[in-house]
Order: sequence, then C-alpha cells, then structure tokens
Amino acid sequence: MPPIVVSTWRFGLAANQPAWKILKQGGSALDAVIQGVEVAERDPAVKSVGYGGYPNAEGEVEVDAAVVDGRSLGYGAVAGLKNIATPTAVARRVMEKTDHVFLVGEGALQFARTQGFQACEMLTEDGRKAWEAWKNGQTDAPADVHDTIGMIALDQRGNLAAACTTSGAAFKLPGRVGDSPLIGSGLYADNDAGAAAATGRGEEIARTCGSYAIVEHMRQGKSPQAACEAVVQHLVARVPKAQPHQMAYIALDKRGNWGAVATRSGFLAAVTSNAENHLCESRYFIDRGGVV
Ligand code: SD4
Repeated sequence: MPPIVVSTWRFGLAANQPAWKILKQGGSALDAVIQGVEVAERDPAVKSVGYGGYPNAEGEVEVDAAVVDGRSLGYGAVAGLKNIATPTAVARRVMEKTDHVFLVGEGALQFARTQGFQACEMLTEDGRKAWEAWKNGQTDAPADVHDTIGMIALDQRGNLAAACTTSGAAFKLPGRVGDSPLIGSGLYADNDAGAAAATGRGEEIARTCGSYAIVEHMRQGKSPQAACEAVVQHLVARVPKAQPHQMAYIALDKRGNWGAVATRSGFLAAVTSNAENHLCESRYFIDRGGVV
C-alpha cells in the first residue's frame, strides 16, 4: 500500500516529515502520527498546541490530546494535562499501558510522571505576555486561533491511525475541554473504512461526532472529499452557531485517497506521499453561500 500522511494547517507540513520518514521505512501509521504531531507540540511558535500554547484564564497551559489506532480501534486520551510538552505520547501510553482510555488533570499528570515524562513549564514569555494583555483588558481572547494539529496516516501494511493535540481555546475556563481528545469528534480511525480529524472551535465540533461520521460515510462508499462535505454541510445546518467560525476536517480512506473541507476559506491541509508534499487550500462552505 503506498503510504500517505495528511495533517492540518501550515505547520502540518513540517510535522508530516518525521511521520513520512517512518511510513517510508515501513513503520506503523500509529508511530508516524505520534512522532509527527510532536513537532508541533514542541514548537513554541505554535500558540495552540503543547509547549508555548496559550494558557487558560488563570495563566496555566492545559493540553488535550488523543490517538486512535485503526487496527484495533484502540483509543487513548488525556485532557486538562499540565506541565507535559508531549501529551500525544502520554495518550498512547494510556492506550497501551492502562485498562482505561482517558485520563484527565492531576491523574493524567501523575500517570505521565510514572511513565517517565519530564515535567516542564509550558508557558512561554510570549504566552505570558498575551495572557497578561488579555487579563488587563488590553486585548480580546482570539476568537479563531487555529493551530490545533490533527494528523491521519496510512502505512504500507494498510493500517490507519489518527492523532489530535491542542492547548484548546485561548484563556479558556480552567478544565475546559474541546473536541480534540474526544474519539469520534476530534479524530477517528478504522482500518476497514478510513480516518478523519478535526480542527476549529471544539464547542461546535463536538456536537456532531463529525470524525466518526466521515469515516462512516466512507464505509458506505463516499470518497473522503464527499464524506467531509456531507459532514460540514450537516454541521452548519444543525449548529447555526458554527457558521461564523472556521472549522475543518481532513479525511483519508483505506486506499490512500484524501479529502479536506472547512466552513470558511483559508484552511490548509498538509499532504505528504510519494506523489505529493504540499499544502492544499481546502474546499469550503458558507463564505460564498454554498459549496465552493
Ligand atoms: C478545541 N478544536 O480545543 C480545538 C481547538 C482548535 O484550531 O482546533 N483550534 O476546541
């Protein structure tokens, strides 16, 4: 099977590179997506993922992440995790080393420490300045900072996997969790059908279980592109509050065809395979009153 990796936003292209190296060498889709998203998690310039993400209303960075293994429908997730720069790797340990699928807050941190993850300060100088400006009323919370990375991959054995990792909404209420770590909303993967991941305002995305719905549409025979379109159309029809916001999905079927659709213009999917290594602006809805 020719491998392929697809991820969200401009920085997805750099994140795809270690993932692609693993896939090209015959490694697993699961290893690929976890190594891939770690690039964004460790990058302080990415303000909505991992280290350097914008903090919550109390000035603490809380991150959420999940993985889904399409071979077994294995799922692991963490949310409200503080002081760990690589939450997706912790989510994998939850999946592989515990009898559970989801750990939150202090329990997730304790588990990460027992697994050997180093605790670190996640708030950078830039993050602190942005938080202080917001707290002092000098700026509004950025309504649409879109930096969450979702990554989906197909390996040479035909296995699919998905990862999704975020620091969530800037200056959120402590404890707030969006769609990203929720199976079926932020991500999904099933070797028998396909994989999908989401980015954008989790309060709206979480309502329609869109990643699961996309995979089910592909199972019924829709292309990844048609599956994403159906789900974004359903989202904006059923959740009118979604309309002003940028929300996007990426999808991959079990043969390596991919698709991407967003509610608004400007969404970029990063695609890396033998044939492609580039950013693609996805088709979008709303801005021009329909499918564009
Ligand atoms: C969240 N979906 O926590 C994430 C944020 C995001 O682009 O994707 N921003 O709601």
